[in-house]
Order: sequence, then C-alpha cells, then structure tokens
Amino acid sequence: MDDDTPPVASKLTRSKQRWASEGKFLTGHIARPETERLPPGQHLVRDWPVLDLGQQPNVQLARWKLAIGGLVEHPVTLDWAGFMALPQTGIRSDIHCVTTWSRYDNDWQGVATRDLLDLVQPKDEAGYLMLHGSDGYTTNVPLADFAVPNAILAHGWQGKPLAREHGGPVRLVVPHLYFWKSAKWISGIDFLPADKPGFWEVNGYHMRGDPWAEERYS
Ligand SMILES: Nc1nc2c(c(=O)[nH]1)N[C@H]1C(S)=C(S)[C@@H](COP(=O)(O)O)O[C@H]1N2
Ligand SMILES: [Mo]
Repeated sequence: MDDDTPPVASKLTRSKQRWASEGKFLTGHIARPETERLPPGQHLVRDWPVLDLGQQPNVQLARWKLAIGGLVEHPVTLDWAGFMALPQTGIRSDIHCVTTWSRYDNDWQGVATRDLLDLVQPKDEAGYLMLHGSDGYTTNVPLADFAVPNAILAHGWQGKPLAREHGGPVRLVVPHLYFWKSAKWISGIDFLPADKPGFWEVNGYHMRGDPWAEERYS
C-alpha cells in the first residue's frame, strides 16, 4: 500500500494545495487592528464617488453575458440565469481608491470568485487574469488575488441591485487591492500564463495595486 499517493486530485485541488503551500492566499487573511484600517495616504468618505472612463453602459439583464476563457478546464459563457444559479454569497468589505478615498463597510451580494473558480477550474499554467468591462475597460490581477475568500462578483450593494453607475448589473470587487482592479460592468475574464497590463496599468498604474504597500504607480 502506497501511502503517499492520494486517490485522485483534481487540477484545482492541486492548484489550491500549491497555492496554500506557497502562502498565496495570505494577502486576504491579514487581520489588522482597527487603528490600521485606513491604508497610508487615504482619507475616509461617506458617500460613494463614481469613477470611470466617462461611459456607463446600459446592460439589460436579458442581454447580460460573462465570458470566461483562456487557461481553464471549462470555459463558459454565463447568462443572467446561469450566474444567479451559482452559490450566492454576502461579503462586507472596505473600498480603497487610488485617488485617496476609502469607504468602509460595503455589503456586497453576489458570487464569490472562489465559486466561479470551482466552476471553470483554472489550469496549472494560469497565473494571471485580464478582466474586461463592457465599456472597453481592462485591468489585470494575479489569480492568487482574484481567488481570496472575500473577492466577489457583485450584483447587489446594501441589499439593492448594484446601480448602473457603479458597474451594475455585475462588477468585480477585490477589496484588498485599489479599486481600479475591481472592473465594473464585467463582461469577460481571461486566464493567462503571464501578467499583462490593462488600461490604467498601461497608463502608469501599478501592476498589482496593494493599498497597504501604496502600490499606486509603477
Ligand atoms: N469597466 C470599468 N471598470 C472600472 C473603471 C472603469 O472606468 N470601467 N474604473 C475603475 C476605477 S479607476 C475605480 S476607482 C472604480 C470606481 O468604481 P465606482 O465608480 O463604483 O466608485 O472602478 C474601477 N472599475
Ligand atoms: Mo480609480
């Protein structure tokens, strides 16, 4: 009997094991004392500013689609019914925008990125994602940052449908990175072997964007 050989590990299981051994998920788990809740150089706001490229696409639910492809075992294009049939999660998180405003205690409703990853199963070679918005926006994130337990594809905010100006019907929220990584009107997710700059990254923003390290510009 060979004790070293587990039954059958799926590729995702193996990826998760590898990430765990590399400590890749630690970023989202760091508990900071309340006094350190505001990252360096940020100030607190109570309202919720709107920032985008000046175009706010009007995406009807009947036409909504999210295409997930690249280095995944199961590429899929979800429609609204398919998206809403995935496990639904509520997550509370803070927003930190690179333009120095932060907003606490946002209650998001939607699909945890982990549940999306379970569905599509990233291949071992996938290390980075390019996120696409239906306004033509793009932004890149490492897979390990996308996969943290509190990242979410949000269709709700404070119990109401996410407003169009904030990226509704669905936007990404990766709370431990600057908010420009959280693509509004998300329409596509591409799994890539290597990192590639998106819109703001081409224009001088940081490739990763950790607010605690003030990774604002490259
Ligand atoms: N599709 C899309 N997503 C986007 C942007 C954009 O222009 N288009 N702007 C980013 C930037 S720079 C920020 S700060 C946040 C702003 O989100 P908000 O308008 O909901 O505050 O969205 C990010 N996601
Ligand atoms: Mo931003």
